[in-house]
Amino acid sequence: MNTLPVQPPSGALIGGQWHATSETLEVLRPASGDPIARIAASTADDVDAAVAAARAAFAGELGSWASWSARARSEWLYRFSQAIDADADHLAALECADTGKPISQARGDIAACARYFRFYAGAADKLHGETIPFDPDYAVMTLREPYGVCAQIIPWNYPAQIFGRCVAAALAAGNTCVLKPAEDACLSVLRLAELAVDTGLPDGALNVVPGLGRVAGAALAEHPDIDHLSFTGSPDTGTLVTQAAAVHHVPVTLELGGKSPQLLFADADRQSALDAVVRGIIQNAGQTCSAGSRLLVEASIHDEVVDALARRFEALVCDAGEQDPDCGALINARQRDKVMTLIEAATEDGIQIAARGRLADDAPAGGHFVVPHLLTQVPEGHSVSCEELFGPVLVVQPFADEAEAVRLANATDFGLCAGVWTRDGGRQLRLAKAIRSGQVFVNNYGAAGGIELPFGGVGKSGHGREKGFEGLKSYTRLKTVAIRHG
Ligand code: TXE
Repeated sequence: MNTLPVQPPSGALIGGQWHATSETLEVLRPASGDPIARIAASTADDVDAAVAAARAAFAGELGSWASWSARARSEWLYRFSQAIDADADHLAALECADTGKPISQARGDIAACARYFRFYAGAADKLHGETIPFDPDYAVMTLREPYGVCAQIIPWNYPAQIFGRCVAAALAAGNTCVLKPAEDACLSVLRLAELAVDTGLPDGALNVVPGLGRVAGAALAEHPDIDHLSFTGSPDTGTLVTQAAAVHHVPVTLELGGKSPQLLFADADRQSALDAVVRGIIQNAGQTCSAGSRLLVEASIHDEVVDALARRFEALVCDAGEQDPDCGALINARQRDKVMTLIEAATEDGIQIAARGRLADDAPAGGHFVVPHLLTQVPEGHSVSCEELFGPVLVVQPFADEAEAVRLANATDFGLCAGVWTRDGGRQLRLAKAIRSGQVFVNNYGAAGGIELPFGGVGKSGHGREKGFEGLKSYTRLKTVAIRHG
């Protein structure tokens, strides 16, 4: 087994204690396929115990989270953000080994995780209801109340960031959490949970049940005593967990990925646009829900843009994340095979590979690498332009005019993010309104991660909003109080 910079706990965190589970799962390093750790395989009974602990912490029977003031919660969240910063080197090395992502991106993810806790520390005591002018004999107000026990099922592509996004907001609003991290990558999450306990989080406020999706994830989604469910992952699993939660009328927030377009017009600052287009697809080897995986380019500049992109793609290098390459390995063999199969099917349909990157000569054998691919001559409606590949594959399609650009941008079932590159102010606004998407970025892509910016999708990309102040609100429910005082 490879050595890690620090061994995260191998059990499930339930009521402030780490419990060994009867079975464990092997964790493989994506860059080489070598085993690097074992994690708990939580059962339905473990999930039951974790929900009971979260319920007790919320009800004030265990620990004291329920009785903490918003200011006290804020102070703990801030203290925890400092603990994350202090442990950033360990956490980033774990994230890099466990997910395969380049070490600089892993460091950025850990910094973002700490920022979530700082952002929600600042927001926790600024969340309030309103008064409503109704009738002179009444005083009417709204109260923002925590749901109670929040269940959170998260994926393997950004474990630390998504942990920050959902746990910080849920705790800030006064909820308690049961989190099911992904079996493919959760070492940073286990380390973060350990740090949370060390930083004085009351027992049961945060519970973590690592394990298989179909076992621990399914048990959590169908649990009768959860009050809210947030899920990030594939649309198919999103449907399953929504059906399970519906049995108990549990509200669900879903973030299900995308097929996000970048629209490049001839009048744009082309250098900035192309830099962002390449970054937007190779970040985390394309395994990013908001990856800009389609480039729609004005026909008059299509050939020049493809040439310029081809030069950039040919210079991209894949290697183990520890070498800080342009692109790391994909998470597992299944994901690599899925991406390669879709690329092969596309070429059989006449789609051109205009350029591809290369694997470093000394890249580890056994790694799940897919070099970046630039695909052109893609017919409208082809699966590579409609389905999420979740790999470093950019599809380029030309458009004749603004109307066609909008039509192509909206031609998938997804709607998570979009980028628009143009200097024309009127067009910027028209497109921002016309594109069916949860976020639209103009002359940038992603606003540098923008943890302050509400994030979520439409259609197959899911519903509900996380990040920013909206994300905090989504972990509360609104109560209306009307007092007739005569
Ligand atoms: O996702 P799953 P997978 C997309 C991406 C990828 C595809 C498949 O296109 O190729 O999904 O990835 C838990 N009940 N995204 O199979 O299964 C699982 O343990 C409850 C986009 O890894 O959705 C993990 O914790 N939970 C995405 C989480 O669900 C279940 C990020 C996500 O796994 C479960 C990841 C069940 N029956 C993949 N089955 C994004 N939006 O960023 C699994 N899980």
